[in-house]
Order: sequence, then structure tokens, then C-alpha cells
Amino acid sequence: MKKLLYSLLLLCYALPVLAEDGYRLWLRYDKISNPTLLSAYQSQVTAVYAEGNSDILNAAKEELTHGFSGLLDRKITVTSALTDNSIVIGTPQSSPLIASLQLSQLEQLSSEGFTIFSRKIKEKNCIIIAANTDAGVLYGSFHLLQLAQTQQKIINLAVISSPRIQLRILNHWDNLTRTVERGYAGFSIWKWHLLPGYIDPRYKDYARANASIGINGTVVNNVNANAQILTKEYLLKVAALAKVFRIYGIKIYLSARFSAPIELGKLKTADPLHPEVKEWWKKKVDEIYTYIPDFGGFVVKANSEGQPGPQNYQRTHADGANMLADALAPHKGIVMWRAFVYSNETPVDRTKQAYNEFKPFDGQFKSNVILQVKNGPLDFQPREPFHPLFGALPKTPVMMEFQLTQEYLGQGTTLVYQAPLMKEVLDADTYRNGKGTTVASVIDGSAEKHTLSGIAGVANIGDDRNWCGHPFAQSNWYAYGKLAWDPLTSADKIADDWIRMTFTNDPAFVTATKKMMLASRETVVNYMTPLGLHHIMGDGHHYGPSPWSDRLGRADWNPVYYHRADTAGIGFDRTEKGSNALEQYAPEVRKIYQDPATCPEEYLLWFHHISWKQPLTSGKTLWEELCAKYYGGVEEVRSMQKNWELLKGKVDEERFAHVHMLLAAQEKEAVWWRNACLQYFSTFSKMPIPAGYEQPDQTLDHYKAIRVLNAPGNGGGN
Ligand code: GCV
Repeated sequence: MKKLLYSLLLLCYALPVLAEDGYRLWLRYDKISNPTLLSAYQSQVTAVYAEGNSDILNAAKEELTHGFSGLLDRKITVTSALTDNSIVIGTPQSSPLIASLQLSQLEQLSSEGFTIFSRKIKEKNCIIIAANTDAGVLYGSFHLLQLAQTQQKIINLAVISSPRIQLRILNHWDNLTRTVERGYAGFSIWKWHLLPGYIDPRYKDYARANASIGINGTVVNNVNANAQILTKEYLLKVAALAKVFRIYGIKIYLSARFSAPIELGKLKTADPLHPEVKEWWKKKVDEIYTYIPDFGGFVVKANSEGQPGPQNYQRTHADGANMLADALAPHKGIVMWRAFVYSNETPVDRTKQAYNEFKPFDGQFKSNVILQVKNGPLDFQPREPFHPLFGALPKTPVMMEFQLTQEYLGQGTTLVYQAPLMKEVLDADTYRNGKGTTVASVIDGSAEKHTLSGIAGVANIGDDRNWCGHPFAQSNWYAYGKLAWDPLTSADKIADDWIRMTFTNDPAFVTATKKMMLASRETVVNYMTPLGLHHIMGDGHHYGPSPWSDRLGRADWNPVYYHRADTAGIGFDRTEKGSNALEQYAPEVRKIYQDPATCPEEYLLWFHHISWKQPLTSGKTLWEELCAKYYGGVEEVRSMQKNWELLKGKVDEERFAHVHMLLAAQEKEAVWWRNACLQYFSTFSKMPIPAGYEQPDQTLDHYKAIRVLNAPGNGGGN
């Protein structure tokens, strides 16, 4: 009886650990299910051998032993002598053994790159992970684990890999109150009130997850910044986080509030050219480095959406960025100055304003300033053309900002894999230096040989047990890291690996799930904003459709500003006849987009106002095509539901049920989008939704009356 009770007790303890609640992300390391492969791996890996003991090397050893022990279902340990079938890790500096191999391939690697290969050393078969730095060794260790997790070969490799982009950063829009702006996965994971004393174990797991995909920086507070973060009290908390992250090669950065000298320093001004202001920032930065010697620098949102900035003092963005850059330069810190600025006082198409603001300052920024530009010229829409600034600032390093959190992509309920969206932008040709000057080549610095290069992803992480809310939202964190390391990787490959590591290697599951993921972004576009429509979401919270909204204070916050539907047609004319936003692109790009006949249909209504009866390539009129897209989008969600049902039993109950319920919610939302938008647009087109389609079961007035109260991520103190 006692024994039984004891076993039951053990089971109770074991259950939460075994539960597939998504906490382990893609780092699950469960026993390899394929017996042949398992025994092959078991004979190829029996131990880890490392010379050197830095924190990062120890993290690599810990990950390898933990990971391979799980995958191989036997204890893998670090040995003090080289044994047969060891994984040998190190750098020439940390390891005399690695140094003795005189590896010429290390010369090809950047400081964070790694090489993996097999070699017999002292008659022992070894898998070697070598790099120029400990961080490179850590990345290589994760790479080897990922090969095993995805059931690929792990011996006789010839891997040589370096990140193409230098700064690979997450931006948390986390407030000090622990609310998260545009966050749909709970509260902030930073427990500010308990720091620096209490170190939540999550911080380490967060750092591990980031390191596993090569992310090497994190901005822990919202760009709508609270100056409080720069006080000693908070800096000590930040330093405690930095200590955990450093072990995983991750630097910490902060969002700086431009008016901090007034709020914290009691100065009368924050004018960037004022000597006292310069001095205040210099001292503040020096102070930060006493607590965090490897502090990365600042990101700044200035003169945007009510945030203070240099223009409050009739100074320029360059004046503001350069003043902070001067304070950071002695410590090798950088400034990521955001280009997301627009003003409603200027009656200029909002999508043109960032270019107008920054183009004149090309070449005027200090060498430790990088401009952070959103992927498109508006604001993280389901689809936007690439931002014209990527093709316009040859003398300035420009970094990408993607949004992983799904502010405009259905938020917490929607299954949308964003790698195709990211790839579309990264692969786009700016023609800046002639054909082939892709956005990726601009942000990785290669187009202009800039030494500073970067990419940022607005994090979709919260304190939900599974980190990202929707089980599939984890794939966007993962995909972002993988594309930051190498923008040339395909969305297909990233999805394939992620599914195998996160769910299962079962080929039927992988094929079906990958198909669903790869199509999911287009599905969302189809039922939300097809054919180039944009920003017709619920005002303020951006959840659900609201194309009729015109009540917000400024024109360019309102959907009617963007779709411009009238009885003649629909769409925003951005050609010469309209706002001429097209003038901001290279002539080759302009040429493609300026003629509705050559403009890809996915951007048609972004660049053109088109008559309802205009025939499109399908032979349908614009109105008919719009209907077909909205209806198609809903049908695609229904197919996702059917396909997911077929996968029952192939994954754990818990995550199966979670996704099942969310897909049902997504289907309802898709119908809501379709019915609301088409009924509203039909008041302009004066044409009905064609017979043969299932007709809306609610009136337009019903949809207009829907009020979404307390949508997460919208407002709340910072
Ligand atoms: C952090 C959009 C979002 C805001 C966000 C802003 C930005 O406008 O709705 O919540 O603010 O972008 O990127 O600064």
C-alpha cells in the first residue's frame, strides 16, 4: 500500500513535467522515436569533451548533455578525458586540443560562426564543434542538437555557418507595470517587482530558446518608454537579467525615453544640443556601464505617436540620435533609432512620411547609429510592399523591424506562420544598386559594405505557460531567429524543422502541418485585407474588421482613410495622380507598380483606386474577385480545421485540443471579417454578394454594433 501511494505521488510530480503544455518550445529533446536511428545515434554520441570553463562554454556543455541524454535515452556526461564517440567542443583559445587541429575553416567564420565535422583524434571518433568564440560554440551545439531532433545525420558533416546579420534582436514592448503593448500571451515575463533578488527560472529558459536560434540581443522595455527604467533602482534589475542572458551570448538593450533628462534629471529641457542634456546622457550611460559592462545600447522611438524627441526643440532626428550615439560610443554601445514616424499635421500620405523625414539625413548619422525601419511603410499589415527607405539610404546602416506579435494578424486566436511574410520582404528587390539589391542585402550590410547590420522582431512572448499564447505563434519566434541568422533560408525548411522539434517527426503530421502553416498567411490576407487593402481593422485595438471606422482623432488612424471606397471604386491611389508614394521607390520598382495592368494583384488596392467593374486577371471583375478572396479565405480556414482533425492522435491531446479550439475561433472571426467587409463594401459597389455564396446571416448594422471591450494589449500604463 505504502509502495502504491509512493508511486502515485511520484506520478503526480512527474505529470506536470511530462505534460505537453508547450513550455519546452522546440527544445523538447524527447527520446528519438525511430529505433534504427536511435541506436545509430547512441553509437555515435557517448560523451561530451570540452577544455575550458567559461560560462558560455558551460552552457553549451549543459545543453549538449541535457539534450543528448533526452534524445538518446541514456546519460550523456562531460568527460575529463577524451573517449570514443565524443562531441568535442571549443575554440583555439579555450582548448589546446582544438588549437592543435589548426582548423583553416575558422578563418572563414565570423566571431559568432561555427563549424561542425567528424575527425579521428588520438584514435577516437569525434564530432567536433569549433568556433572562434564561445558564443559560436554554443550556436554550433544547438545546431547539432537540432540535427538530431529533426532526425538528420550528425556525423561526417561539413557545416560552416556564420550569421549574415550582426545584431539579431528581440524588442519587447513590455511595460514596467507588466502589461505588454500588443501582447496576446499574458503579462510580461519580467517580474520587475521581484528583481533583482528573485531570478525566475524562465529567464534562463528564455535565454536558451533565443540562443538556440541565434538571437543575440534583447530590448526588455517598450519603445513607448517609461524613463523609470533608467533609474538606479531599475538598472540594477536590468543588470540582474543581463547576468542571466550573458551566459547565452545575449546582450541587453533599453528603450530610452528622450525626455528622461527632464523627468529624471530635473533639467528644464531635453534639447539634444544643450550642453547639460549631453552631459546628463553621458553620465547616465557611464552609470549604466558600471552595472552592465556589456550593455548593448538604446532603441529610441522619438517624435512618433506622442513620444518626445528632438523635434520638440526644433532639432532633427540626426541631432537626437547622434547625441545619444556620442554618449554610447566610448563604451561601444549603439543607437537603434526608429524610423516609424508620422504626423497628422502634415496632410501627406502616412506611408510617405518616414522617407520624407529620413532621406535628407542619409550620411549624417554617427557610425554607431542604425536606423530601425518597419518592414512596410505603414504598420505591420497582413501585407505591405517593402518600406521605400530600404532602397533610399545608401550611406546609413538600416535594420529591419518585423512584428512577431500579431497585432494586425488576428492577435491571439489566429494561426498564422509569418516566415512567408518575412521572406516576401527580405527577398524583395529595391534595385538600389541595380537588379538584385534585395532588402536582405541592404539589412545584412552587404549592399553597401556597412559594418553595422541588424534586425529586430517585436516579441510575441508573455507569461502564458506556452510563452506565445497560440501554440503555432511559437513558430514565428523561431522563424524570426532563423531568418535573422540567414535571411536566405526558406520558409519551408524553417517550418519543417520547427514542426519536427515542436511536435513530432511523423512524416504524415509534418507534411500536413507544414502545408497548413505555409498557406496560413495568405489565408489571413484573403479574409482580412485581400488585393492590397490595408488598415481596416478595429480602431485602437486592431482586432476584427471595422472598415467603416472614421471616428478617431486623426485621419490616418481611421480605416476609411486607407480603403477610400466610393461608388467609383476602391483603393488608395499612390501613383502620380494620387499621393505619389511610388516616387519613393527606384524607377524599376515604380514601373512595375504604377500601371494597374502590371501591378501584382496583391498590391493592387495599395497603389491604385480601381473601378468595381474592372476585369482582373482571373476574368472576374474587381468586385467579384474581392468576394472570391473573402470567401476563399474562410474556406481555407475550414480546410485547416478539417486537416487538423485528421491529425488527432498524432500529437498530444493537450496541444491538439488547444489548436482545435483556436481554429474554431479563427473560423468565426474569418466569417465575421468576410461578412462585415463585403456587406460594407457592397454599399459602395452597389452590387450584391453573388448568389451561390453562403449569404451573411447577420446584417451590416449588427457588425457595426460589435464593440470589443478590453482587448488585450491595447493601452494600460507603461
Ligand atoms: C509601440 C503601432 C502600434 C503601437 C506601437 C507602434 C510603434 O502603431 O499600434 O502600439 O507602439 O506601432 O511601433 O511604435
